[in-house]
Amino acid sequence: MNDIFETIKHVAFEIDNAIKTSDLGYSNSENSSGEDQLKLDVQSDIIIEKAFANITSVKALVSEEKEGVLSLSKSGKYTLCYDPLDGSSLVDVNLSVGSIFGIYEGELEGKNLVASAYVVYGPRIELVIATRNTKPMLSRVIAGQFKEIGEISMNEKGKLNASGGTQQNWSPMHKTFIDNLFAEGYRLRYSGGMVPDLHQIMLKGGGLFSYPATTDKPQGKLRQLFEVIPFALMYEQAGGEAINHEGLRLLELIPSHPHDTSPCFFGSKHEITALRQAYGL
Ligand code: P6P
Repeated sequence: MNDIFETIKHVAFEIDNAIKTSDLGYSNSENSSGEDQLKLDVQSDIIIEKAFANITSVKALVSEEKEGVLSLSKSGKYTLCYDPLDGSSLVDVNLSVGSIFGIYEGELEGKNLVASAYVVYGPRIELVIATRNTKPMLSRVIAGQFKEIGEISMNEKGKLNASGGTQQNWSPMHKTFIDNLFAEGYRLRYSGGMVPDLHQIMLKGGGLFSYPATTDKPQGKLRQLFEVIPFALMYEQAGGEAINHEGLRLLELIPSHPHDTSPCFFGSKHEITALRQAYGL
């Protein structure tokens, strides 16, 4: 898989440059989730597609920005599912955004995720990679090259609370749970960008990120293959947990369609235990 990770590093520099130099306007198209696409979304997707075109270990690409599966190497072992520029609408207010990659071997479902990676485009470019046997490894661009900084571990209990979704559309049970965390002194840390928001909680010792089922999004908003399952591996390998509203590990999700979403909760063990109790799981 090193060829995949090295290609992601190459992609990171190209997308970072695109963020800094491209037109931030909307294209006249939508992605498979019916969301308007920025020109930057489309450009980032093309950068990734071109970069992986000749990587022989990759048999197919599945992008959040496109319907269907793009077949690549016949001898390839892995399918790469990715969100090329998650939170792209935050670029025009100069907030951090990210790319998310899930590396699957076999059918596209949680148990077949063998590794995941994400890139944070912020004041610095950072890359985190986790496999089934390793903790998340943080690397940072220093003097134009990625340098390994160290493994990421989460505390049993954290201090941060990233509560996603529109509050008026939360269930009363979820609202009570979130309000209780704040009453205990948790601090709100939510930018609307999944990558920096989850990255911050992992690096700042833990807490909870939640995007629940809501009345306007009963199956949640975040995509299983490109967002939820890859970050579930990150959190579990960092010593945390990642479950859905029924208490199922997100790494056991089986999407019926590549663009399926799921309610999702990522956090330190203490906060996920508290959530299970609040949800009666
Ligand atoms: P809301 C960005 O659009 C995104 O897909 C994720 O990056 C982020 O966590 C979520 O949506 C934010 O959604 O409904 O809280 O604005």
